[in-house]
Amino acid sequence: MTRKMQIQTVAVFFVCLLMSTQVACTQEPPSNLSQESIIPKPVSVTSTGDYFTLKPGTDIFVQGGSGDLLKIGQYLSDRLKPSTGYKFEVKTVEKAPRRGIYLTLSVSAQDTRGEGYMLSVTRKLMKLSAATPEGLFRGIQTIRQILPAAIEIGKKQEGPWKIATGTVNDYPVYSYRGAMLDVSRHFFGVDDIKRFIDLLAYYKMNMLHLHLSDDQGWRIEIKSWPNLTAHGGSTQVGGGRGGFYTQEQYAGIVQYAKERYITIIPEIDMPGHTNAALASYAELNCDGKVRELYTGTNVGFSTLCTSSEVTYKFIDDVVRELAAMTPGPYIHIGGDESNATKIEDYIPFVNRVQEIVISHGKQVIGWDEIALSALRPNAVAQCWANEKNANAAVKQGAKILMSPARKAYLDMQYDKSTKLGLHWAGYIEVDVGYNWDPATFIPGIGKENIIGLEAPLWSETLTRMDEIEYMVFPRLPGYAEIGWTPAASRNWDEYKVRLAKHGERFKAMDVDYYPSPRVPWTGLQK
Ligand code: NGO
Repeated sequence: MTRKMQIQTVAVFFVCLLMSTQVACTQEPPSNLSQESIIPKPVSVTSTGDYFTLKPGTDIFVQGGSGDLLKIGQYLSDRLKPSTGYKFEVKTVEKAPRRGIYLTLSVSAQDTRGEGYMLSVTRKLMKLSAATPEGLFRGIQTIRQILPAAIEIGKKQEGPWKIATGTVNDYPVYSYRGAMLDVSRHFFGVDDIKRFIDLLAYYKMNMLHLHLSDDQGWRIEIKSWPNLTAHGGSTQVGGGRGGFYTQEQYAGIVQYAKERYITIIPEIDMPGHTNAALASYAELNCDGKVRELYTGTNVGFSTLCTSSEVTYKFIDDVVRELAAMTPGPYIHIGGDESNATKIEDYIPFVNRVQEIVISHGKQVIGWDEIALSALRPNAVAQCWANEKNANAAVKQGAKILMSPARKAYLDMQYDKSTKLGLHWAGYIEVDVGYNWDPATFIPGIGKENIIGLEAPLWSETLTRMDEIEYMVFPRLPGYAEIGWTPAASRNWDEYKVRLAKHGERFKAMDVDYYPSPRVPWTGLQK
């Protein structure tokens, strides 16, 4: 053997050794789509034991030229680009491609309702089909959740980007799955609202209720009553500088939500919780005297003057402007804790306000107290405290939105050691928030009476987005699952393992969350 041959033989030996170790190193874990931690839990998942892999040349194909589909394709592309560093070009096609990601509206499954979707993943093609663009959007959240958690990090990461093959067939139990944010006690700017919307979208929620007015602040520009925001929006709890949304900013929020298939539900609370308005216009007070701005946290001391025509002119103007900038079907009229309004004044007031909302083409939602009045057809009572009110609403043929404070209030503390939040309705550890069923919670009120559930976040104690996140996570995924997944498929012991795996996703999305000791966190956190 010449010296050259000797060198060649040794080199080949080392290359082979290297290759064999590489094969050993990259040996894939067994693929099992059914074992992925998807929240909310899908209706059914099957596995076929292989992998689909995102690669630099993976494109996103959408069927037909519809603007909605292209936008959804672009949304997916925008989610996948930063961490992979790949291009994910969005292309229109007429029929299914052989490889890549394919979004199509040509669904044949009977079980795919409005928001339902079917995902089929093979080695070469990931096909998402739905009956509506909304369904595709929900399905994209599943795709995000079956990719490695690092997909959510905003800068380039190492792959590989593998997705287990198989199928997901999925649709929700309730049509209303939402959260509420109180922007009145403390004001939160447009960017915070957008981030909140993105977090809701990730868990397939579809409603965001904004509590836009209360004693401490009026947060939406009303052009015919400009002092509401100029003066009434100027402060907040604790006396700091408040804020408000211009109509243009509000339209921006509505649009951002719409692109994520989320409906904005604006609330103007009345006749109580109205000090900010009473401080802005003297004529809204029965004694004609303007009130001082309020920066404390007491409730139940304010009321609009229910016997004055000016009050109804005011409400008509507010609802007209609000309805014109709100494409969603609902206007929320509050109606809670009107302790400063006599019941004989409260009942005709709520009756009249319902007419005003209907005259502007919208459906009424109000806190459960509105059931004391004569509910108009299509009115929705949001049950937060009083089961008798909820039963009275159902007797009148109204539907119920479930937000029982002791289960669903995101501002309730987790336990005694929680620094933020309140505990008047009790402590809500993550399992307590998960372990209930809206359809059996109130005797006499069943699934047929309920449009869904909403988890409200009141902001007496919250001043920053990271504080919002800490109260919302990790409870929000649980509320999303209650609203989406059939009760019979839900079980805390199984859910907590899936939730634990989302700790890595919270980290990747830079979400501040409460590391509950009841959740067996794995991976990166702590
Ligand atoms: C109550 C009250 C709100 C408080 C909240 C605090 C309702 C519907 N009205 O809920 O004004 O902010 O509790 O948890």
